[in-house]
Amino acid sequence: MRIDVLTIFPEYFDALKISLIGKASSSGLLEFGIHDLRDFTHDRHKTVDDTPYGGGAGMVMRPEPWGEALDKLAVQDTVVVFPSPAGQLFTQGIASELASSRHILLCCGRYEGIDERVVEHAKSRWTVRVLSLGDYVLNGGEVAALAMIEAVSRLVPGVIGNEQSLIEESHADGLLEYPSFTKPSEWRGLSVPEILLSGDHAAIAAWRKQQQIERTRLIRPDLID
Ligand code: 6GU
Repeated sequence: MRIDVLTIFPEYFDALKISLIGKASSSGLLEFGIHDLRDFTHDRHKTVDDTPYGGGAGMVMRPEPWGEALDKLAVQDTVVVFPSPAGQLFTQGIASELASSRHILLCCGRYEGIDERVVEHAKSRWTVRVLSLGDYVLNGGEVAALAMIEAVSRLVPGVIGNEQSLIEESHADGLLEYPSFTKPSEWRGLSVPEILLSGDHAAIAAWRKQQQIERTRLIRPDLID
């Protein structure tokens, strides 16, 4: 899979050199291209923003650099992603869908956002998704894009060593994960649940499922039908 990013802060994406995603990138399983939007401007000051039509606070990203960048970076089967607090909620299901794409292009807006015509134009030429991490506001799309890249990359076969961990973790089955414990069996007066020491695999599986259901009902009732 290839993932390109358009941003005015390319340094944010240095984090992609670390850990499992860094290794998958070195081995060629994932290919990243991080591009500075200012390279698609033509004025001396590399201007990417301007005042909003209709007035109001803040600045809006001008459409021209985005248009030129998309023309250069997007191809026939690109999925163009705009991280935005006004987008559809980014879920594990959407991460799975994106993980089967050949090419994703993440467009990171700053300021009050990108001129809306950029999204409209992109929709006329490519598959577009406007995606939000949740109901809070970040300063720009970069941190959201990093979260989306990590959630999608780790679903690409071979990126995570242990494929079983993909099946067992939170959200894979629509429930929160069960609690985990390791040695020592007693720590600061707290003991590991007895059942986990029993060696009874069927009983352990049933206990874990029960824990998942209880936790989800308590912490995230919205996830239960
Ligand atoms: Cl995708 N972008 C920004 N700027 N803020 C957010 C977000 C995205 N998701 C939640 N808050």
